[in-house]
Amino acid sequence: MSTPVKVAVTGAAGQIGYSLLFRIASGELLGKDTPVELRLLEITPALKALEGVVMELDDCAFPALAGVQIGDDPDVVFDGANVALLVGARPRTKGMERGDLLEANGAIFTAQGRALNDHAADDVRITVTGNPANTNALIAMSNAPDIPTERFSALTRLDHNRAIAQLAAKVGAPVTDIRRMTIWGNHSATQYPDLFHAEVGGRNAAEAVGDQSWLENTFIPTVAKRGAAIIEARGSSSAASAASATIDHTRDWLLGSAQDDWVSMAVRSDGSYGVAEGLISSFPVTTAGGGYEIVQGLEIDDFSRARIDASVAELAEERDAVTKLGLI
Ligand code: NAX
Repeated sequence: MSTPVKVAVTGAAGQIGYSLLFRIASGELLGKDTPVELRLLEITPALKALEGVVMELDDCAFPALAGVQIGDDPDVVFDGANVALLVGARPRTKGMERGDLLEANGAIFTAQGRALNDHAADDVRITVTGNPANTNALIAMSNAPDIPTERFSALTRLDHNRAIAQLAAKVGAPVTDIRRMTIWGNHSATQYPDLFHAEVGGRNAAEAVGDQSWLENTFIPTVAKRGAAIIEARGSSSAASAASATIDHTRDWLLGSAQDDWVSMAVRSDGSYGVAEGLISSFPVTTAGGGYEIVQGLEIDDFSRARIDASVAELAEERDAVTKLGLI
């Protein structure tokens, strides 16, 4: 067997962790023949629950699972990590202002950024799922000066997958017929799912839908507010689908996106499409060899421009807020 790939997961005792860990250990991230060692980070009070999850991982006897380590010290847990999935975050609680949320998460993501900087493997790739994901990724990246900025990303793949599912249902096509979906901007209600560059069976998706009112008044808000709809129905936030999207995102990043298609990833803007350089914003990207490239040359009409700009403006506000707090 080859040397195991060390996959660190934070918030490992949480809801998303409970789905994510088993899928990684069963080989869905890197393939059944690639051994993985899980490095699981939790806060001290959750370590006991995490021990129970590890017992269940043991009980699955996954052939590809070469080992599991748990702990509450990111310096130890991130040691030698090749992949870091930052899922754990401070949720917004009653009475908490947005600034308080950014500050609470700032403390987590500054410390984790530094720990990754000092202890992760040279080839580490980092995906932030914990909200506010884009800005948490910006904080971690800014506190890890020795890690190339293109190794940081935030998850908008769940939004991307939600957009594919909504479009497929509308046009009555299988999800496999849909290509080139794009989520632009922030993983928040301002995100912009773009049908103008997507395709259904090779045909432009906006044309295939042929209904601007559905696109504007149903599709965009349904995708953007899907998280809230799931909380309303399930009584807790999306977990299995978020874990699945975290797998899709990281697998495609490491192993490459499909020919003739692209995926949505929130990555550091290089100024493409007028998105201020340095923000972690969602773009259409192709991936290969563990790297990504932002798809270039898409025409952005006024409708799309206004929506991309609104979401990017929110990202800039969040960046300004965490700058003021001294987090970046
Ligand atoms: P849970 O509250 O079930 O689990 C979070 C876990 O993180 C808890 O076990 C907690 O102890 C742990 N944690 C908190 N601070 C930590 C720290 N400093 N180090 C390590 N662990 C820490 O939340 P869950 O439903 O699993 O969601 C996790 C995060 O994903 C949340 O921030 C949530 O908002 C976010 N989401 C992001 C999505 C995306 O598409 N980007 C979609 C799903 C989800 O809402």
